[in-house]
Amino acid sequence: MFSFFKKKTVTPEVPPAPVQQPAPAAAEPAAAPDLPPDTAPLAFEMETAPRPESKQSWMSRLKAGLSKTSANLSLLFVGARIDDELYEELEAALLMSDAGIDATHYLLDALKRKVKDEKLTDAAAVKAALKTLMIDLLRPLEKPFVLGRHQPTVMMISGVNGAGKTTTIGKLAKHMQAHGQSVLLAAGDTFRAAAREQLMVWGQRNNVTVISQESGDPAAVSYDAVQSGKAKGTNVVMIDTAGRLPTQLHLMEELKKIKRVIGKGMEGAPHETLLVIDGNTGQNALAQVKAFDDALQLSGLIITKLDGTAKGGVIAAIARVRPVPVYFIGIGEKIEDLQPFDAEEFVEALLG
Ligand SMILES: Nc1nc2c(ncn2[C@@H]2O[C@H](COP(=O)(O)OP(=O)(O)OP(=O)(O)O)[C@@H](O)[C@H]2O)c(=O)[nH]1
Ligand SMILES: [Mg+2]
Repeated sequence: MFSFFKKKTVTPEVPPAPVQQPAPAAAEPAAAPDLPPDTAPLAFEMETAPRPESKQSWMSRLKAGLSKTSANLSLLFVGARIDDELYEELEAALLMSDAGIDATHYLLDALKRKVKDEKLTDAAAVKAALKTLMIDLLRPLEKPFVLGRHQPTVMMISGVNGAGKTTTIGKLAKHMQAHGQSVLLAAGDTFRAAAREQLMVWGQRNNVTVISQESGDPAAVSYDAVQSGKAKGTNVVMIDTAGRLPTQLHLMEELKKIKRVIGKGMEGAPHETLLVIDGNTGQNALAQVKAFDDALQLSGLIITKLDGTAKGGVIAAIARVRPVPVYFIGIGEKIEDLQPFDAEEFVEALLG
């Protein structure tokens, strides 16, 4: 198995301990003290690429997942003349890939300029130029995922129904455990017994403590989990939340409250506020990023199910319109199917 972490250390950044005492779990509890700075472990940065032996299978599966788009885009350039017709076809292919109007026009304009400036006449060179432009567009979304700056690092995970939140939490937990990080999960999805059970069963199987409450308030469950993580010296607390649509305004309000209450349990928490997106959602993914970011000020995205019928272009729309970092992408259910986002690798899969 490849390593998910770099050995790189990052200066601990534990906030000063406030003076209030911990309060019992309640809808809006008071702030509680963090652990003193000297208990902060060394920070780890997620590795940006898997080891070569697994990298090959990862790439081939990512390519297979995005094959619809890559076939459309690659075919355009085969024996093509560099003329308006090519640009029109390219525009259609980018729009089809879910890149959206803004990113599509941005890429086309930049490509036309580059072709002119560099006097490109060969279709392969134009394709290479498009690749470079796409990598440049997506690179700002790359961001290493750092653990160990806080004790515990508190992560809140949100997203629409069925996006892959719980599965992703499971995969992340295993990666973290494999690298000596202790993990505690909070079943913030208190609506459905099945959701709680899914996490409880998974926790038992994987030796991870799961904090859950029957018919509880998700904010109170999250608060309890943060308190428990602090008391036990757990490295990471991950808070699962129930799936919801951005149009369900009361549920979006509830998410804001969960975040607020987590902050009362530990100053500065949650340290990561993540949105999980189903890669097959198409252009609606951008609407999800906007809505969840407006509500929660996201620190990062995780895009799942890029192994299915995903078109992949929506990531370009995200880069242009709401550039929230993409920490990980997922191409399946297994632990190694979740990897850090790498712009170059992604564009390679998208453009071949
Ligand atoms: N093919 C594929 N399936 C995935 C991936 N990630 C998650 N899934 C599947 O997507 C389905 C939903 O996953 P969950 O993790 O339960 O999604 P969720 O966001 O927690 O769902 P709710 O809690 O109901 O909102 C499950 O069948 C997962 O196995 C992925 O990367 N690829
Ligand atoms: Mg779930």
